[in-house]
Amino acid sequence: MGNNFSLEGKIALITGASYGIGFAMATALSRAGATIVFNDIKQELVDSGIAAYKELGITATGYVCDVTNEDQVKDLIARIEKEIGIIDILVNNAGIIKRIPMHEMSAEEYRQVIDIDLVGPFIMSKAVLPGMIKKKAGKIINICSMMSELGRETVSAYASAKGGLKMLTRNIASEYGQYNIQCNGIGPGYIATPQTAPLRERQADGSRHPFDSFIIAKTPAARWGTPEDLMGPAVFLASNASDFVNGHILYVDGGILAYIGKQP
Ligand code: NAP
Ligand code: GCO
Repeated sequence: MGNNFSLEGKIALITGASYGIGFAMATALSRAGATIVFNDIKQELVDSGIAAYKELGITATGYVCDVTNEDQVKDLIARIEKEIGIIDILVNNAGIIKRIPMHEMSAEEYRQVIDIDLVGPFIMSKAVLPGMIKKKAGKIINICSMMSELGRETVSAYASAKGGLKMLTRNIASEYGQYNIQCNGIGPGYIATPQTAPLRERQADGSRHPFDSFIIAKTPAARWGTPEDLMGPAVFLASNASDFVNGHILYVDGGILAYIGKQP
């Protein structure tokens, strides 16, 4: 079997990876041997990300690029291919959420979430595919969500985007599998990052946030996930070990999707 999990000689681009889940996955890909490239939306984020990778002994290259801006993305990919090489692995991680009751959400707010969480991965994937087709090999990993399968109050835009991202994943797998390009998703459960910090804030009396307690009761693992829980799944889907896995969404959720929830 050899070391099918090695990423030696591979170039990996992870979007929105200055911190959070993207940073953890990029760290894992680096430890498996990949050269790490990442983008974020602000220079100060890119700079802080480069410093954070350096603290871990990782020499990452960072660029400012908004994944929703097709001209910026085309320039980014052309620059990476010129300065570093053709991208072997793309992780579409960048994403936002707006928690607003649907009847109070503006169409503009809805469109902004769709633009970043769904159109962004389309634009990024479209930009890296020509290089992967030329190499007759490539890995695209889309970071989906529990909301690719489930809904809840206030996240209509996010669930729409992540549901769409699940199907975009399956369609890229269908259309480009013939070029030895695999496109899969990772569906994290509830992970402790800045994005979910509002759901975990301690109450004035020091008690757990009600949503925090809810997630603990809905998760067989009885804990929030950490970005580190996503490191192994990312290496697996980025490596030759998953060459016959295509169009799959790998849920890393501690069992939430399998579980009705603990009786209160
Ligand atoms: P996060 O902490 O909010 O980090 C998201 C990163 O993406 C930030 O660096 C953000 O930059 C960047 N970003 C936002 N818009 C961008 C754009 N237009 N172009 C480039 N970069 C952009 O989120 P996270 O919790 O690490 O989540 C990462 C991914 O996992 C997201 O797709 C999220 O939907 C998904 N996810 C998260 C969880 C969870 O429980 N945390 C669970 C399932 C799925 P700024 O700091 O400037 O916004
Ligand atoms: C929310 C959370 C979730 C997580 C994640 C779950 O408000 O319900 O932010 O959406 O971010 O996507 O998989």
